[in-house]
This record gives sequence, structure tokens and C-alpha cells, in this order.
Amino acid sequence: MNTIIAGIENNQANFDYTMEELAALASADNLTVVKEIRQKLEQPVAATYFGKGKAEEIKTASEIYDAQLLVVNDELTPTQIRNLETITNLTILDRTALILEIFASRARTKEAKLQVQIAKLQYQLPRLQTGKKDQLDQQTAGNAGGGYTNRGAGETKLELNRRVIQKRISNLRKELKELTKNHAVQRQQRQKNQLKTVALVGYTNAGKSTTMNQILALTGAKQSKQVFEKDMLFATLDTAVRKISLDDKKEFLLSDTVGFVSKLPHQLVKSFRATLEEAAQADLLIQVIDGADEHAKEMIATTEATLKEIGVTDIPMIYAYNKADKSQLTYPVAEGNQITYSARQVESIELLLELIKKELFKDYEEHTYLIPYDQGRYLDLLNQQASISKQDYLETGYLVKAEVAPKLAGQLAQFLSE
Ligand SMILES: Nc1nc2c(ncn2[C@@H]2O[C@H](COP(=O)(O)OP(=O)(O)OP(=O)(O)O)[C@@H](O)[C@H]2O)c(=O)[nH]1
Ligand SMILES: [Mg+2]
Repeated sequence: MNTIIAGIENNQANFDYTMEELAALASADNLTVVKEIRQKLEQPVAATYFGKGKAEEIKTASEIYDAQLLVVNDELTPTQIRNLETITNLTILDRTALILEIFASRARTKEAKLQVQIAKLQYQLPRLQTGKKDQLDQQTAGNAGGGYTNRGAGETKLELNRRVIQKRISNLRKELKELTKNHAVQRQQRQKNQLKTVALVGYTNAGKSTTMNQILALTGAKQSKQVFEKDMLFATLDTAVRKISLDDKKEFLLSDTVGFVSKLPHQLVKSFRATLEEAAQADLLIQVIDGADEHAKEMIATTEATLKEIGVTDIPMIYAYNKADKSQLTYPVAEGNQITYSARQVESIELLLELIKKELFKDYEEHTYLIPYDQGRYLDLLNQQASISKQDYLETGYLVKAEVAPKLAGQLAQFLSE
């Protein structure tokens, strides 16, 4: 569908970028952007969002470019949508509705579908009056002189619609809760097993799923199902969790999560909370960044703002600058908590894993133990759970040097051999 995208610029630093993003979002929704229109304004006009003149300009442009749809770079009020529709004769989609549509078209699993549906209904709830038909009904009622009863009936109908939607939201929430109950149980189980968790987070299309798949492939987690990766916005809507076993007996869980975009509708953030919980509960976050994109900085800011919104503030983070094969940078290179890499290169994935290990298992301790021969089960414990670097047979017992988790270190404290 031929589409005009339009936005108001009020000195925000990243306006150009959000307009580019809007164009990308429109394409992701299979819309054809034929024209971009901007207006410099301190503040949107309360009744029409754009100024009257600008709205007229949009109408003219729509005739020239044969456009049927106007996508606006902000969430609009019901009044603004109604009035703009009247002036321009176009169908109006605001940024929130556009993102909701994309999410709806991508949702595959029951859980994702429920989450999107809830977000959509929540978006509709305050907009119930906006339909042109309702407005006409009310006008007719006024003109007919029988205003009181008719208008009263109209309001009741609105109230009724509102209640119906609220009821649906609460039913869908119940259904979702039932569905996500399992996640919570699984998470508790993992916490009991003391498995550490790592979550891949970041801007949409940065390469999170590709990174996940390459880690799975490299660590021989062949039995694990690969996750869906594709060059499109919001390819992933569901959290996938996979167990990664390293050759030194260290294990952790890796999860892939939904990607972010600026001004991600709060309705979506809220209804995807169950899914995003995986990131909120992680021991370590890997923020995957498209390092070859000129807007990498804005994408990082967007990711951090969204993480803050879901209450993720103090989880250690690795900044993983991906797609280095598309830039001039040397790779793979790791420094501190940063890595420049390409998810398509094995050496890169190896280095990323090293970095993850260093951060995730930094509470592991290296000790030497002397275990008497009649306490062999402690040696079994070490064999099962720790990476042993040296083993000797002395007269008094096994002398073992190993890297152990804090809990195991506690159990073995009595055998410490300085
Ligand atoms: N050139 C290049 N392309 C990459 C690299 N990593 C990922 N890609 C491509 O980037 C696109 C997006 O990758 P995904 O892994 O689906 O990205 P994502 O972060 O999971 O995206 P969402 O799920 O939409 O949030 C795919 O076409 C990948 O093949 C890389 O290192 N180099
Ligand atoms: Mg993905």
C-alpha cells in the first residue's frame, strides 16, 4: 500500500534516526513508503498533531503520490487521528499501531499471540470513540433534538464496549498466566540446580539468534533445536532457552529474546514481561549490537532504555559488537567487557565464549585438595563437577588441583591442602 511517513521534529537529537527506523518498520509491515514529510514544531498541535498547513500538504502529497495511508512517528491521541483522517482523507496508523501490526504478523506461538493480542486490546481501549461511525451517531443524536436519550444510549454502548474489551483482556491475561506458569517453575528448578543463565539482548536484527545458533553449533549442542534467524525486524518474538555444556564441565543456560526498537510501545513491553523475565533474571547479559550500522550508538541507547523499563538495571553486561565482517574493524578482538566479532566466524564465537566464561564463572575458585583414599566419593564429586588440572597419588590420598564452584568449595573445605 502506498504510504506517506511523517513526523514532528522538536530538536530531539535522534529525529533523523527515528524517521529512518519508521521507514524500516513500514517496510517490515509490507508498506511502500512513497514520501516522507517533516514538520519543525515545538509541540504537536493538540487537535491535529501537525499544523493545519502541514496537514493540507500531506493531503496534496497523497494525491500526487497516490497514497492511501499515513504513518505518523508518534503515538497519537484518538482526537488527533480522527481529525487528521478527516483533513487528509487518509487512513492513519501511528507508530504504536504499526509496531503492534508487525508483532501480530510475526507471532507464531500461542504465548506470543496472546501477548500481542493483549497489547492490541490495550491500545484500543482508550480509542474506542475514534471510529468515524460513532462520531456520526453522536452528531445525529444531537441534531435530532432527542439528544438526551440517544446520547445516553451511545455512552452506554461505549461503556459496554469498554467492559467487553476489559473482560477479554482479563481472560487473555489468565490464559497467558496459565501458559507462563511453567516458565516460572522451570526457572525455579534451574535456580535450585544453580545453573547460571545468560541472556542475549539487543536491538532487533542485531544478530542475537545467529549468535545463539553459532554457540549451539560450536559447543556441540546438536540435540538442541536451532532458533529462527532472519534478516527482518522482529524475527524473534519468543524466548528460547538452551543448555550449553562446555568441555571443562561448566554449564550455563543461554536465552535468546525479542529485539528492541525505539519507543517500543509500553503496551507491548508490559504484555511481553513474562517473556522478558528471562533477561530480567539472568546472571549475565550479552548485548548484541550491529557494529556495522551507523546508528549503533542510538541502538545501544534504545536497548538500555528498554531494559530499564523492564526493571533490568544491575546485571553485568558484555557489549558484543557483531557483524565486524561488514566493517573495517579487526576481529575478533576482546577488551574488558567488549568484543568485536562476527557471528558468522568460528574464532569469533570461541572468543565470545571465553569472555562469557570469564565473567560468568569468576566466583569459581582454584584449590588444591588432599582427599584421603577412604573418602573417594569426594573425588567423584570433583570429577563430575569440576575441571581438574592436576592429579597425584600420594601416600595419604589423592592430591587434586581443580577449579570449583563456590558451593563445591564449601563442601570440600576440610580437604584443603594449602
Ligand atoms: N554480515 C553479517 N550478517 C550477520 C551477522 N550476524 C547476523 N547476521 C545477519 O543479520 C540478520 C539478523 O540476524 P538475527 O540473528 O535474526 O538477528 P536478531 O538479533 O535475532 O533479530 P530479531 O530476532 O529480529 O530481534 C540475519 O540475516 C543474519 O544472517 C554477521 O556477523 N555478519
Ligand atoms: Mg532473533
